[in-house]
Amino acid sequence: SMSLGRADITCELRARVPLRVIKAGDGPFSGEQWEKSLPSRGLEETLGPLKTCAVVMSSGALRRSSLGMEIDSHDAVLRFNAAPTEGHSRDVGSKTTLRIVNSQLMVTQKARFLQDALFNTGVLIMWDPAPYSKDLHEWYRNPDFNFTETYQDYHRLHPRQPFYILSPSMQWELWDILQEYSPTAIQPNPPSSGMQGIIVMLSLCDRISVYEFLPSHRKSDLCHYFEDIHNWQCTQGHYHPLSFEKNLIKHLNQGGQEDVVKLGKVTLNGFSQERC
Ligand code: NCC
Repeated sequence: SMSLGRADITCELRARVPLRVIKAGDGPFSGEQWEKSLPSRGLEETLGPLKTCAVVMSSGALRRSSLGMEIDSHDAVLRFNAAPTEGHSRDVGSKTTLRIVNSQLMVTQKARFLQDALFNTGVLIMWDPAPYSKDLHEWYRNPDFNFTETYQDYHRLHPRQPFYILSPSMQWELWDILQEYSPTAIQPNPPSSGMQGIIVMLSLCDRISVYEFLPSHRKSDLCHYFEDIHNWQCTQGHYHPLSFEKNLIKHLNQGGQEDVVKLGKVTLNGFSQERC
């Protein structure tokens, strides 16, 4: 329960939600096509050691934040889905080291995914909200969105850009911990891309700064900083257990409450920095 300390929860996450990506030869991800397209090196190897990392949520509260320079000062910057930097660098920076996309975007906005240059920078990572936690064959036969064709088409267009697939076990191992630390039952849907991205960066970096996950004083119903769509559910959650994710991260925050209110910033120790 929540009476466990910050370090205990970090150690639970580290032990039970290891960073896991699909490798060529994993179950159905076999054969020449997957051999050619799935990165043979691990993410740690591709990115090298990272001291400080920024996780930039797509939140509307980043608009007019002027956080761009601070964000770019990190060794690596993670962004999500179709969140752009062009035209917004004053608020969100211009560096993109990694980008996590969901399979829904890849399939339902395929033409854009294959054409928009914003996806071509840095390392790409995709995930699919499959209900299967362990059985890769079951998942391959019946993903939430059938991403295989888009993945392979993208790889043919950008053969040198590393493009990883997160193992679906990660989202459910993380979900289990979210449920254990929540006082009430949470919906059986996978954690948001943002929450999964925090876990990925805790595995890769010594220290991470997360921007506008816990909202600042700029909080409003503006969904994304880059488009004028208004909906409180973007910040408070609907399909994803977003409010439970935010409670957990609030509990883990090592920065001050003032950083949250003024900047929308949370500071977390990477897994390597905690003595478990
Ligand atoms: O909006 P989305 O998320 O791409 O945002 C990325 C992550 O930022 C955090 N966030 C975002 C907005 C906000 N006001 N507050 C926030 O805290 C969340 O942690 C979020 O995960 C997703 O998680 O993949 C999601 O993707 C979109 C959409 O599929 C993509 O943008 C592609 O178009 C989903 N929206 C819809 O399906 C309509 C969203 O629910 C979750």
